[in-house]
Formats: sequence, structure tokens, C-alpha cells
Amino acid sequence: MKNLIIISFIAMAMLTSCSDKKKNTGLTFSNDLENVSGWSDGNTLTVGLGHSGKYFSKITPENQYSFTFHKPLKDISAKRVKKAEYSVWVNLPNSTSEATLVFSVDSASKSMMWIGTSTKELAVAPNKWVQIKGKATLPANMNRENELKIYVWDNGKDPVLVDDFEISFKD
Ligand SMILES: [Ca+2]
Repeated sequence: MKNLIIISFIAMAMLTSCSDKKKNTGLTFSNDLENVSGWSDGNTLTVGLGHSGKYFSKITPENQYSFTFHKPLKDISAKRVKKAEYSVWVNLPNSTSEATLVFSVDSASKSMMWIGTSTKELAVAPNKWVQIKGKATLPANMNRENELKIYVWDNGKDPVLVDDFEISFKD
């Protein structure tokens, strides 16, 4: 009997762990904060028709900086971060609108690295979601205390919608 109780206990535990994938559905909301670390929203989170789902980051000439990924290099990897590949989807209202995908590394007092990929370099059709991509190679002597940032900068005259960042590092 004792064995049976232990077996059923294990079965119960397995069931619980299998159904542990929480979803934000109905009236239940969860957030394990695992994906929030390293991101700040800059008061740009907007509800509407996103590239994915209904949430995106909306930037304007007045509030120019999108959702931002920011971490000290030492917190990204225990080894030296050598390369980064990153992308984001943007939606511009006019053919004259402009936004720039920015990769930067800053020390406490100054900018050590800045790479901007402008929508001007792409044939961006208005009111369509388009993907912008960037790549960066970090110099070997880069101080690991320095903070890396990736975000979209609204350097044009119109609001710009931003969604679906993808960032990968090689160490
Ligand atoms: Ca989204």
C-alpha cells in the first residue's frame, strides 16, 4: 500500500509539472518576470494591431525611444560577448517617415559604440510591417561593465510602431 501511495504521488507531481505552462487566458494572468529582465518600455506600450498579437511599442517625435533591451555585457554571458545579431519589425505611416534601429554600448560616462540601421536604407512601404536587421562585432578590449542597448529611435516626423525584437549573441 505504501508503494502505491508513493507511485500515485509521483504521477500527481508529473501531471502538475506538465500543466505548468501558464497562459494569459480568460481571467487568469501570470508573469514569471523571466522575459522582463533587461527590457524597459519607456511608456511606449500600446494596444492595437501589432505585428504579433495586440501589443507593440509606439514611438513619436516627442517620445523617441522604443522598448529597449539593456544589459551590462557581463550579465549577457559569463564569457566575452563577441557578436550580436538583432532584428525588429516596424510600421511607418508615410514614405517620408523614418526610424533607426540602434545598437549601442555605453560606459558610465560616454558612448563606446553606436550602430544605426535606418529605414531610409530600405524600401519601406507605408502602413506595412517590415523587418530591420542589424549586426555588430564587439572589440576584444571592451569593458564588460559597459551597458549594451538595442532599441528603435524615431528620428523622423511621424509616429512609428515597433514589435517583435529578436536578439542573439555569440560568445
Ligand atoms: Ca506584439
